[in-house]
Amino acid sequence: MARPRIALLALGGTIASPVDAAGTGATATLTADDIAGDLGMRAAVDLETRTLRMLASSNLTLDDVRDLARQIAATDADGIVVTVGTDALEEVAFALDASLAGDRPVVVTGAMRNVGHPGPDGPANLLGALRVAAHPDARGQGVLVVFADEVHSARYVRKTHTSSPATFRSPTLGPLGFLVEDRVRLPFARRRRPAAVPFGDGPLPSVALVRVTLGDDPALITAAASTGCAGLVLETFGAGHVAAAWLPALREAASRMPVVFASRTGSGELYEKLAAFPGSERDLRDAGLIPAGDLDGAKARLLLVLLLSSGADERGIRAAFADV
Ligand code: DAS
Repeated sequence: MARPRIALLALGGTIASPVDAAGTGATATLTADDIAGDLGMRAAVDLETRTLRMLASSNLTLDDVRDLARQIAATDADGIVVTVGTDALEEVAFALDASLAGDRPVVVTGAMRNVGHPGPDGPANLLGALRVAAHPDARGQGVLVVFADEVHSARYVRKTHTSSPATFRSPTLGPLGFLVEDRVRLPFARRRRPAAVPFGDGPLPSVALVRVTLGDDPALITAAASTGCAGLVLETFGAGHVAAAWLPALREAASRMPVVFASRTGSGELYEKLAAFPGSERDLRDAGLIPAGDLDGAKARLLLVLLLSSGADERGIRAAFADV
């Protein structure tokens, strides 16, 4: 039987950053081929390696992610594994999930412990990611994140800890599956994916993300909306709540650009109608804001970037957020 052809695309991050003898000073220097090393799985797949960037993920741009999405779309491999820094991994994975069509497995992974530290997790994570990318059950599941022997949907996963190797969690849902020995188990299939919103051509729009905190000044919203951004995302309290004092500034911003609201809690879906106090979800809707369903602020921002870059009008933006 032919070995599955897997493309390994590397962008840098801890998985590509060995530490020196003192255990400090890590920076990305390893290529995709170095990272794959002599992993046992190499013999089971036909592996093509490409080093696209060698950056800490905080230095990646959305142009880099667009380029990655295009490289994935252009390869004819049976499955794709992306290695990237964990800091922005959830955003890279979500942007791919939201923008790529098709059933081919795309699996994103990285590492929390550098090569040179005791117990580096990169090799095990990469081995797991290759196994998942080569597995038939991974087809049609959208972009997956494999980390610490768990398989998560990019749609829900978040980095939840600064240093733990088990940092990736899906608080709303839990993992879709897991790895044990050399077996991939995906008992929970993703039943539906919204239509892909591919990156458009040309400069990508700027979308600001503002998180509300207790006692904030509404001038923050006016300032954010005046940065030249094409859209705004607001991370609200709870199920979609702000101080009533923010409403005039939000109303004004929403009259000029799409303003989306998400919850800052990091899991669960916004309310639609339960609360009626000033600054509740009803007031935000009445002020023209667009609810992000169960997307968190960072994910909602990426979806808004994709929609604006693909030329969606207000109706299209509202329809897309109603279908997340
Ligand atoms: N925190 C590092 C990582 O875990 C750096 C990065 O995100 O690139 O990969």
